Amino acid sequence: MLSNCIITTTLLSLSAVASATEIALYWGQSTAKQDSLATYCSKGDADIFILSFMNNFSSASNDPPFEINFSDACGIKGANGILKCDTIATDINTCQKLGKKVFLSLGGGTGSYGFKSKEDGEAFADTLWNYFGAGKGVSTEDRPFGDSIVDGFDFDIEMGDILYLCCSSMSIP
Ligand SMILES: *[C@@H]1O[C@H](CO)[C@@H](O)[C@H](O)[C@H]1NC(C)=O
Ligand SMILES: CC(=O)N[C@H]1CO[C@H](CO)[C@@H](O)[C@@H]1O
Repeated sequence: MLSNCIITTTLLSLSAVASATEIALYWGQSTAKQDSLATYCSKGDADIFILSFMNNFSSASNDPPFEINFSDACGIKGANGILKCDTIATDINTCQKLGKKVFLSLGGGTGSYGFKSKEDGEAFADTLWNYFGAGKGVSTEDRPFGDSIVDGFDFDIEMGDILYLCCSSMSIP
């Protein structure tokens, strides 16, 4: 359990979980037709798969509170206006059964993201936890990956100076 931490870089989030011998791969932004997440997990070349990206977020009070994009791997939105990625959801479970970890990456090279205040970041951490982690605050129907729970979050902050993302309720294994 992390408490009151402010994560500012990709390196910090990854180093908390990855040992020197683990290989992490970003998946989800190929502009060509992508093989499924489960295909890569089954190949055994990597230990951690980082779903990329949640590339638009600024406040938990936006409706919807964020946008995600996995290129051609997920294209159908749910009633809440957020992508509903059933295949990725199934594949997350498949990967986890194979002993792989699956993270969701926030940021990327395109989009619009960042917080105006520490409070915004704290509120958004709860949103993340409810939509992608073990939080119970959002219905399965509204969660992009349904019942599947990601193992952690990655921060690929390529734009802006600082990301306030406080993780009072996040647990990164
Ligand atoms: C999603 O990402 C793909 C690949 O980067 C890009 O071509 C596409 O325009 C993006 N879609 C939206 C709605 O931003
Ligand atoms: C959901 C969300 O945060 N949407 C934002 C995406 O970025 C534009 C600015 O480029 C905002 O206007 C949206 O609110």
